[in-house]
Amino acid sequence: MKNMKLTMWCSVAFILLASRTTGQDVKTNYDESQVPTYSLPELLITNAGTTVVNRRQWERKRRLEVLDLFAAHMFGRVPNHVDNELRFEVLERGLTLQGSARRLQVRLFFAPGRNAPALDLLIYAPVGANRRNPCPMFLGLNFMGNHTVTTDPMVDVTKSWVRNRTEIGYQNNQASAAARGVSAERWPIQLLIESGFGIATAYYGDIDPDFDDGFMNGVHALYPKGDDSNGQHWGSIATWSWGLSRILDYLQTIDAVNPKQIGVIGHSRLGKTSLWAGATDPRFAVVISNDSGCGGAALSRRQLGETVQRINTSFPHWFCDKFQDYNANENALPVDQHMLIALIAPRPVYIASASEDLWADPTGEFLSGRLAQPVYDLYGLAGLDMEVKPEPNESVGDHVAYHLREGKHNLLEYDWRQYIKFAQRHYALKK
Ligand code: GTR
Repeated sequence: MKNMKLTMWCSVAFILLASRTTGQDVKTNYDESQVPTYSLPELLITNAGTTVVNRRQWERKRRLEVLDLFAAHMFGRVPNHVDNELRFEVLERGLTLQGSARRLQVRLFFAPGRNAPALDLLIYAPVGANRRNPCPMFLGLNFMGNHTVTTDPMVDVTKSWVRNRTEIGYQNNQASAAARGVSAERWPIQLLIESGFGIATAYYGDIDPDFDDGFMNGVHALYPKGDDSNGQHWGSIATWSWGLSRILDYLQTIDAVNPKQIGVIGHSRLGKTSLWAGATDPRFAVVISNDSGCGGAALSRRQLGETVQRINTSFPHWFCDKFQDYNANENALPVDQHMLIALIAPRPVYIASASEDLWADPTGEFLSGRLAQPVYDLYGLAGLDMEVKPEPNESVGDHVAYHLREGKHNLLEYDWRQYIKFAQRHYALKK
């Protein structure tokens, strides 16, 4: 693999770290001047050393190689006997938000039988004056159950395993109705409906509960890890992403939804998930990564904030076992995260950071968007046409867009307003 020196970033004064990070006791680096010099793997040179010069070569050869490298070294592979044909059952439907939206709750079963593991999908779609028929839609997983995204009393309280949180009544790994609406700030349903968008969400724990359980529960339990997995068996992020694709299968069957205008969105670990979903499933028309950080939009080689070793220690189940080989060894990775963004081309991708979220490395998130440009260039599409990240609260870019929201690690209305505008622009919708 031939490496390209990142001379254009020299002005940012990268300094070679004398010693490589070796253990958990290594202090987290938040200092730009301590970012090691690094060379990124080549985006447009194939494994055999040929330079890719057009989109055909990218699509037929290099894109497939890069996808495979991410699956093999980072996210893991979906077992090839996975059943992608989910059955579904409508649980409930009704009018809500003063008659401006329709609510639909649907169960998607991962296996035959009424007691099979299943995912509960919650959908709101605009009706009446706000209605575009069919409507564009955002799809994103949520962290604590569908009932937490809204105070709507008709939404079912999840029965899946949840992390205990006494402050919202989650005990013995069971959710509670007391948590209705606790995440509503992250889900501005009214704003989306008024803007003519539908919104679909499901609890990520329905697909795979978020703890290191040795492949014992969720979809993982249906497809146990074989001895022949080579450390490449799918981790939780790959499984959540696969779940997003299965939800997309279902959404594409609903008449009220425009199958060509379904965007995928996620915050934090679910931002990593939306990027991998967008990379693996070209049916997602727009891809949004909110504060996704390490393993998401942030370049691993910068080692600023959360590192590969830290994430693999705290959350080993998110990635495949092979990813552990890169603990304190980022330069050996055959990919870096600009290549994940490039896999989404030519579709529009929006990367967002928050100014106080240094753990997620905002500069590294911006750079991966910027450095995906050679692939967007193959399509003649503009992306992030600037060398340094913009000031806070300024949305920049075209097919690759970026903002640094003032404030903490979160998904807030400011972020959504940018995503709505971004999707409206790319779908050429009137506001
Ligand atoms: C953190 C983790 C991040 C991010 C975040 C989240 O603890 O280190 O990579 O994913 O969790 O998902 O909330």
